[in-house]
Order: sequence, then C-alpha cells, then structure tokens
Amino acid sequence: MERKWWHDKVAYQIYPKSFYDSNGDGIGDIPGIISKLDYLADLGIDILWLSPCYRSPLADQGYDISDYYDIDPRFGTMEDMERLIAEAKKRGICILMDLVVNHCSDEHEWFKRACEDPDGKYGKYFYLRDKKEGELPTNWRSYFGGPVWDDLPDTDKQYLHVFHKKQPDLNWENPEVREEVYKNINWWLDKGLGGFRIDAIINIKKALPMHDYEPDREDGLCSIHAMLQEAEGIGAFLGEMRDRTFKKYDAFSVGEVFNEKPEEVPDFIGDNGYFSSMFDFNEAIFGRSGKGWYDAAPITPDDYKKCCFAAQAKVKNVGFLSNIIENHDGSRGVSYYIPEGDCCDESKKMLAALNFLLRGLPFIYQGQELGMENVPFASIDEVDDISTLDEYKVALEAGLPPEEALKAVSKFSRDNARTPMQWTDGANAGFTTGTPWLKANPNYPSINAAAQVQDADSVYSFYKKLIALRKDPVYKETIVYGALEPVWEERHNLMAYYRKGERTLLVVGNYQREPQEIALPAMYKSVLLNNYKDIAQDKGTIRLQGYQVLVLEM
Ligand code: TEU
Ligand code: CA
Repeated sequence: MERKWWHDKVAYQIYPKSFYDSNGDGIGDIPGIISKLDYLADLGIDILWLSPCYRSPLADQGYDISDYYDIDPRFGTMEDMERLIAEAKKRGICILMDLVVNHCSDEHEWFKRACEDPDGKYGKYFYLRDKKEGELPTNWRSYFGGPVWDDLPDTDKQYLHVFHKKQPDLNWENPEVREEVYKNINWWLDKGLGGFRIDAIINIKKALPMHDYEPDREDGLCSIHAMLQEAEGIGAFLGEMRDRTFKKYDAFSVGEVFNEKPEEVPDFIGDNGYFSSMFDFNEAIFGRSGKGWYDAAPITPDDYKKCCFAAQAKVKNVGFLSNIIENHDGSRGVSYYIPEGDCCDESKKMLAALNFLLRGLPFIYQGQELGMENVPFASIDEVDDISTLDEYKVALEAGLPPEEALKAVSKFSRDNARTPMQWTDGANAGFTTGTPWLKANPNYPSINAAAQVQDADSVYSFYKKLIALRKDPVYKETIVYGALEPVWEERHNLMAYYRKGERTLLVVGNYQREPQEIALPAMYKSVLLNNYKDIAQDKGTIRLQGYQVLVLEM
C-alpha cells in the first residue's frame, strides 16, 4: 500500500450549528470554531471535518446548499472561513468541507432557472419528468418519507429528490453538472482546504431508464435501495471526479459510502481509489429494517464486535476505513452501543479504545470525547430533525401508541447528536449566551469540557491518551499500519484483537458489567492503557472488571 500523508492522522467532526456560538444568536458559527481551535489542537486533532456551512435555507441543516461559493451569514463570512483555514494550519490542523453534490437546494440559482425554463440549459441539471395526473414517474420513496417526485413550480413537470423536497437531485449524467462540481471542488482546494467529506455519494448514479420496483410498504412505494442495487457505473463518475480534483492536490477525501460490495473495496479506497477513505457504517446500520426505525433490532455487544471485525476483514490492508462511534446522523454511540443502564465512564472508555485502535482512521464526533449521551425527549415537539419527524409518523401509522413511537424514534433521532456541545456547567452548557436553536442535553452540569479537561480520569483525558498513543513514535507504525487479528472471537461479551506490526499489541475489552477472566498466551511486556487503576491478575490469568479495557504490549 502506498503511504499517504493522512494515514497517521486523527480526525474530528464539527457540526457548526451546535459547536460554539460566538455572537449570542443561538447558532454556532465559524468564529466560534476558531475560538476553540486550541482546545482541538490540545486534544491532538489533525483533521477537522465541518458539516456544511455554505449558504443554505437550512431545510436539512445545511445539507441543502443554495450557493456553493458562499458561507451562510448565520455561520459567518468567507473571511471567517479563510481565517479558520489559516488559524487551523498554524496549529497543524487541516480543514475538510462537506461536499454535498447529490443534490442542491431548491433555492439554488440552477433550480430557479430550471423552473423558469424547464426545457432550457438548467432543466438538464435536474431529473425532470412530465407531470401526469394521478400517476408518479416512479414509485420510489424518499429517504425522508413520501414520494421522491414533486411538482416543479409553475411548470407542467415534476422533479426528483431522493432526500427532502427542498433537495432536488442533480443530474450527474449531464457533463455540464459534473464540470460545475469539479470547478467548485478545485476552487475550495485552491483556498487551502485539506479535502472533503463526500455526502450521500452513492446516490449520484440512478438506474436508467427509471422504473418502478416492488412496493415494500402500505404506501405503495419502494425504498431507494431497490433502485441503487440496480444502478451500475458509478465508478466512471467517481474516477473522473478524483482525477479532475482531489488527485491533483493530493487532497484527502472520505466518502459516505453504503453497501459497497467486497470486490469493490479496492476501487473505492485502494491505491488510486475513488476516495482516500470511506466510513465504516457496518455497526450503525446493523439491525435496520425496511419498515422504519421503529422496527430495528437492537445491537448487542457480540453483534458490535462481529460488525467491526467483518468491516476489517472486508478491507484488510487494501486501504483505510474511517472508523466512527457516531456522527451527526443519529444516536450518541455510548447510548447506543452500551447496554441500557450500563453507560458510565468505564464503559465509555472501553468503547472508545475498542473503536479507536481498530485499523483505520479514527474520526471523533464533537462531544464524543466527553462521553456525551442521547437526549431524553419528553415529547415529539422537542424534536427538530426532519428525519425523526417522518419516522415518528411511520411508527404511528404502523400502529404504535404515541409513547412507544416516541421511544422508538428517540433511540435513532439525529437530534441526539445535534444538541449543543457541552463546554461548561453554565447556562446552555456554555454554548451560547442567547437561546440555543436546540435545547442542551440536561446532563451538561455533570458532562462538560471544562470539568473533564482538568480531570486526569475523565473520558476526555482517556481520549487524549488514546490519541497520544496513536502518535507515540514507538507504537505509531503498529497502530497505523499493523494488521488486525481478532482473538477469542467466540467469547461472549468480550471483544479483543491484536495489532501486529513492528510490535504486538493486544486490545481487550470486557463488554459487560460482570467481571470475566482471560488467559494470556504469554506475559505482557507493558500496560499501555487501562481504564481502571490496576489489573487483577494471577500469573497469566487476568480477571477483567466490568467494562475494563486494556491495551497491552505483548
Ligand atoms: O446522509 C445520507 C444518508 O444516507 C441518510 O440516509 C442518513 O442515513 C439519514 O439522514 C439518517 O436519518 C447524508 C447526511 O449525512 C445527512 O445529514 C443528510 O441529511 C443527507 O446526506 C442529505 O444530504
Ligand atoms: Ca452565532
């Protein structure tokens, strides 16, 4: 595998709207991010991915872009953005922007012009079809509910949107659209960006000609996945994009890729792959049902382990996955992957170590380093997220009583991850001096950065140690490039693996409240990390405490 500048880095995702508000309007902003760069540098972050802060009506919180060359005034100005890139650079941090090009906003100039003249140049930027009374062009269901077709205002046509109706899909079959995308990427890379996280990219290739699929719910519609399964040839678009943009700059790109086939891994992330890396969503999508969130099967510790190892086995040493515990699209990982009632500092640290030391690039989502948890929603009125509101409706339609429906969707709600970053125990978690756009999690008096930064035993300090270990010149080669070998795979509620390179490390976590014993094949040389004060052992036998995690050099 060819060595790349980003292989040994540690990345961090910022959701700008909820990170830090510098001017009291209740919305996080770019000057707010700049003021927290020292916090991030001190933690050991090298790559910073910002969820979208381009000009946007914020129908999907910025994933609906109305101008790819501008910053939304709620987030700041272009000068702020340039200052962020420069200030980050001074601290050895590079910035990734979010590339949202499956769709734009219905308030983008292109879409407005398509409405004015659907048969002209800009009509071809979108997927338009003639409107027929009582009949839709296809029976596809949008990710956010309802049909993917809506009327193109003031015309006799309809347009396609696989996400929200304010997110019309761009027609990638049109070379002019692709040119516009590449021009924009290069424009940003010329500003000194490190690269991009690439949104929903798997949706850019549609199976053509479009047709209906077997309905999978009462609504007579079918999941987009049915169409995506059939779509072929996305590689031509992705390869072209790589060659025309990222490659020339040696930029970093990480794709939001779902459902790639094992044989496609080298094309996606091998040497000269379409992307530098792609996220591992294997754990996040485990148990998901076509019926909706309400029907999802819970994930157990054994499932979690299997999902992580399966993803590792699929990629092997072909390339680098980007490993995540959470992102802005769902639950807080500690609330999701740790069995109910067991979420505590020890279990949070265990999950952190097990995930962070997998082979691949670690991405930390804002607040994850503090062990931020899910939100106790008292009513659906407290939810802002469009996806959660739709899934709540789906659960009610399936016959769940309102309390059950709320409980079911609360578990997956994207708002769990979107509450304000918990900086202090002061009003609104120190996020804003005004009224936050989304209420802070009420647990901020006990979970906040100010307290944890000073506490050597905090979750934050544990993350800092994990990052320091990954960067330690003695262990770096092994942690970054070493092979991953599962151990004791069949043991219940135990997740363990070797990292083998210049050195041999054993990472072992007791994924349950009750203690359990392991017999080491040989005595370890040293303890690199332990979320407890000591190790209960008798020669080669270790009695792991509840949720104890150890990183041992063998
Ligand atoms: O998400 C793409 C995606 O696959 C979604 O189906 C995601 O699983 C869903 O939002 C969960 O409810 C990306 C972004 O990460 C997301 O925030 C955006 O809403 C979406 O694209 C549209 O841009
Ligand atoms: Ca603000």
